[in-house]
Amino acid sequence: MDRPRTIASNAAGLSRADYGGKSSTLCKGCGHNSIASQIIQVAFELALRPHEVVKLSGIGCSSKSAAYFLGTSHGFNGLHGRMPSVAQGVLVANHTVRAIGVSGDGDTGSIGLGQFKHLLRRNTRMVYVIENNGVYGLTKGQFSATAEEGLRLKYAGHNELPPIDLCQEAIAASCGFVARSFAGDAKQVRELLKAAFSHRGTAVLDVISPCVSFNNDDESPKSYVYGRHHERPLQELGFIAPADEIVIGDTEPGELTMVSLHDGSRLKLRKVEEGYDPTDRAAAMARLIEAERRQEFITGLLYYDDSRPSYAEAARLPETPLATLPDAALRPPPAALERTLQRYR
Ligand SMILES: Cc1ncc(C[n+]2csc(CCOP(=O)(O)OP(=O)(O)O)c2C)c(N)n1
Ligand code: SF4
Ligand SMILES: [Mg+2]
Repeated sequence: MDRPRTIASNAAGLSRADYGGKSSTLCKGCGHNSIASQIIQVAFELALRPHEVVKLSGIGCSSKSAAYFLGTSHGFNGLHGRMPSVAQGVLVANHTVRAIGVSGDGDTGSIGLGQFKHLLRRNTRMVYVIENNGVYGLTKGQFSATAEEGLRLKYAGHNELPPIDLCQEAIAASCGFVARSFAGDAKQVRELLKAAFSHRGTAVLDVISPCVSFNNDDESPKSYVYGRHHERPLQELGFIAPADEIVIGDTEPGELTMVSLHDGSRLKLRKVEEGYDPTDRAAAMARLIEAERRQEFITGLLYYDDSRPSYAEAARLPETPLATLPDAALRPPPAALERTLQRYR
C-alpha cells in the first residue's frame, strides 16, 4: 500500500532516497553515474512503485550501473549481450511490470546486436538505455562497434572500421521510440526517460556517456568537451504527465508539437531545427545519415511511432500475467489435451 504523501514525497508516498541504489564503484566522472542519477530522479518524479519495476542489464561498466539505482526493485544482471533475451522472458512471464534495461555500446552494438534487433522487432515494452562511450570500458578501453572510423585513442590505438549507429539500427528495426542524448545534458536525458517510460513498446535511448578513463580526449566525439561544444538538439523537450494537463494552455502555433504517448501523457517538442518531423521515418534516417556525414552530434527525439502493438498485445497475452495465473489455468487437465488431439485423429 502507498504511504501518505508529504512535501518531500511523491504520489507513491516515497522520497527520492527510496529510489537510490548501492554506492557507485565506477570511475569518478563516468557518464554512466550521471545517467543513474537521472533514472533515480525520473523514477521518483513518475512515482514508480519500486516493486513493480524490473531492471535488466548485461555485462560492462554500464551494465554494472543498474546496481546504483532502484535498490529495492527486481533486477537481473545477465550475460554479455544477452539482456534482451532475459528481458523478453521476464516480460512474457509478467507484462505488467515496468522494465528498464541498461546496456553498453559493446553489450548492444558488438556482441548483442542480434539480440537488440530482435527485441525491437518484437516491440517488447521496456525502456532500453544504451550508455554509449565507444569503448569497452570494463575491459580497459578497446574500440566498440560505435567508435568513429579513424579515431585515435591513447590505449586503443587507431580505429580502422566504420561505426554502427544504434539509432539507425533501431529505426531500421521498426522501433517506434528512438532518441539520442548526452550524459552531460541531464534535463534532456530526464525528459526523454520519462517519455520512454510512457511508450507502448520498446523505447530506445542512446546516451553518449563519456568514459573518462579510456575515451575522453577533447577531440573524441564521445568526450565531455566534444559533447558540450557540438551537441545540436533537434527540439527542446518537456514531458507532461496526464495530471499536469492543465498547464498547457500556452501553446504557440507553429512552434510546439505535442506527441501523445500511450498512457495519456505528452511530450512537448519545441522545434529548434526548422522542419524536423520525428514521425517521418525516412526523414529521421536521412537526418541521421546526414549527421554522420557532417560529423554532427544531434540529440532529441529522433523517431516516434506509436502504431505498432507491443509484444504482449501482438501475442494476445492474457490481462493477468502468466506468472500469477493459478496452476489450474496454466496446466489444463489430461482431458483437455485429449480433446485437442482428437481433432488431429
Ligand atoms: C561472452 C563474453 N565475451 C566477452 C566478455 C568480456 N567483456 C566484458 S564487458 C565487455 C565490453 C563492455 O563494453 P560496453 O558494453 O560498451 O560497456 P562499458 O564497460 O563500456 O560501459 C567485454 C567484451 C564477456 N564478459 N563475455
Ligand atoms: S572505465 Fe570508463 S566506462 Fe568504466 S567506470 Fe571508468 S569511466 Fe566509466
Ligand atoms: Mg562502452
